[in-house]
Order: sequence, then C-alpha cells, then structure tokens
Amino acid sequence: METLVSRGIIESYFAKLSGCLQLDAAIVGGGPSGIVAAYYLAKAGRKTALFDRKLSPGGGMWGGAMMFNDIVIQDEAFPIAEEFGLVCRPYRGGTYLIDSVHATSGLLYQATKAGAIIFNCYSVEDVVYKHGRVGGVVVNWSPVLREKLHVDPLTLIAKAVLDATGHDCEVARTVARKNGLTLDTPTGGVVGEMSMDAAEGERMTLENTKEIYPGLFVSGMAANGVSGSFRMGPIFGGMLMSGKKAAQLILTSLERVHSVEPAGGDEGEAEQV
Ligand code: 48F
Repeated sequence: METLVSRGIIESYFAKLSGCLQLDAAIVGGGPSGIVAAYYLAKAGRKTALFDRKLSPGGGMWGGAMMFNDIVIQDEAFPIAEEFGLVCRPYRGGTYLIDSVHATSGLLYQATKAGAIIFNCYSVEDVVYKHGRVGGVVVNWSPVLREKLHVDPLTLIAKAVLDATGHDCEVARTVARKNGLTLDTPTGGVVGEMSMDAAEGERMTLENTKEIYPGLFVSGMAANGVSGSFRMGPIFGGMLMSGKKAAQLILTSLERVHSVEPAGGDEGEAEQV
C-alpha cells in the first residue's frame, strides 16, 4: 500500500508537470486576479498553469481586512462572483459582502475544475526572454529560494505570461531590471503603487490591466503597481474584473500566436507569427 500511494502521487505529479512544459498561459501569482484569469483561460480550452510561491494559493483574499474575514465587492463584479457560484450578501451602496474563506476557496475550486493547473510552493524567479518577447517562466521550489540554496531552476515555455503577483509586481520588475526593457507604463519602468484611494484604485485596476511588453500581461495590484496607481484595500471587485479582462486580452493575443514544434519533437517554443 505504501508503495502504491507513493507511486500514484509521483506518476500523477510528473505527468501533470510534463504536460505543462509548453503552456498557452503561465500565470504568476494565485491571488484573486490570477485565479480568475486562470479560470477563464482554462474554460476557453487554453492550457493554463498558475504558480504560487505559497503552500496555500489565494493571496490577500483569505484574511479579509485585518483578519476580519469578509470581503466587499461592488455591483459590476457581481456577475463574476455569481458565475463562480459565490454566496454574496447584498449590502449598501451597490455592494455585496462575501465570506473571504468561502470566496477564496470558491475561486480556487472553479479554476481547477475548469482545468487550470495550480502549482503551489513554486516561485517564479525569472522569465524566458527571446525574440523580443516574454515566452515562459523560470521556476524553482519556494523552499530552495527561502533557504538560499544554490540550485538551478526549471523552465516552462508559455505563449503568454501574466504577472498577477500583487503589490510587488515581481515579474514586471525582474523583466525590466534584467533586460533594460521599456514597458508600456507611464515611465517605461515599474512606477510603484500609490497610497489608498479605493474608488480610483478599483477603476484604475481595470484600466491598467494590459499587455505591458510583448508576451507579458499584468493584472490585479500588479497592474496598479506597474502603472503607479492607488491601492484600494479589501474591496475585491476590481481584482475579479481585472482577472477576467486579463484572460480576454490573453485569449485575443493567443489567436495571433502559435506554437512552432520541431519535426518529431515536443520541445518547440512559443513564437509569434
Ligand atoms: O496580492 P494578491 O492577492 O494578488 P491580486 O490578485 O490581489 C490583490 C488583493 O489580494 C489585495 C488588494 C485588493 O483589494 O489590494 O492585496 O493582485 O496575490 C499575489 C500572489 O502572488 C504570489 C503570492 O504568494 C500571492 O499569493 N506571488 C508573488 N510573487 C510570486 C508569487 C512569485 N515570484 N512567484 C510565485 N508566486
């Protein structure tokens, strides 16, 4: 029995991982915007994997505000919450309250059920950058990085990469710093997040959700971070809508990109046509 259990996990896990060596979309960060993006991409039939450095993906949604575990969403985001089957309680001023543990687990459940693969305990430490576009993610075990072990990473090719890393916009920062690229932001670099303005922050999140470099998209707080917009605290409608918009933008871009596979092999790379 012990061997059967171990063999089952090992065979299943490595089949899952090798099935993700060439992705349509690699999502970095399993907060609300990344999970929602993963759901819509997988639902559209795209090979999608999401990487989160933590044991429990969900980002900043589990804890509500100051660990008071409820969140607020506004009217405009209600259809997304409804599509995910979340139980929303109408509140005042066109808002709804949702239990944050229910909301986070509901998003994760629907995204994985739609076919998105989630790799937890994975840190994205770099990207693949060639032919003038971002074309994949460089991953390592989070404990390897935490322990500062000198161990090389693995690489997964992806036609689109979504930076959904939240406030630190880690992927965009790494891409800009290492390659000296000009991003589609007001300064051409990562501007950095501003202080609290909930309404403006929510509005700008959606506006800032875009492709900031060929192959590299941003959503959620990372979108506001790269473009220098406001934080908004525990109202999460913008995060859900940003994830959906990111998925739509990626789906449109995937129609322009195809995978070139060398004859007789499965080790082709994503290239733009
Ligand atoms: O911050 P986070 O929840 O992302 P989000 O979708 O949502 C923001 C809100 O939670 C909240 C807010 C809205 O009202 O202000 O903060 O923008 O989740 C980001 C996730 O990315 C993971 C991190 O563990 C977290 O779960 N992450 C960050 N950097 C990396 C990463 C990395 N380099 N590799 C893998 N995962």
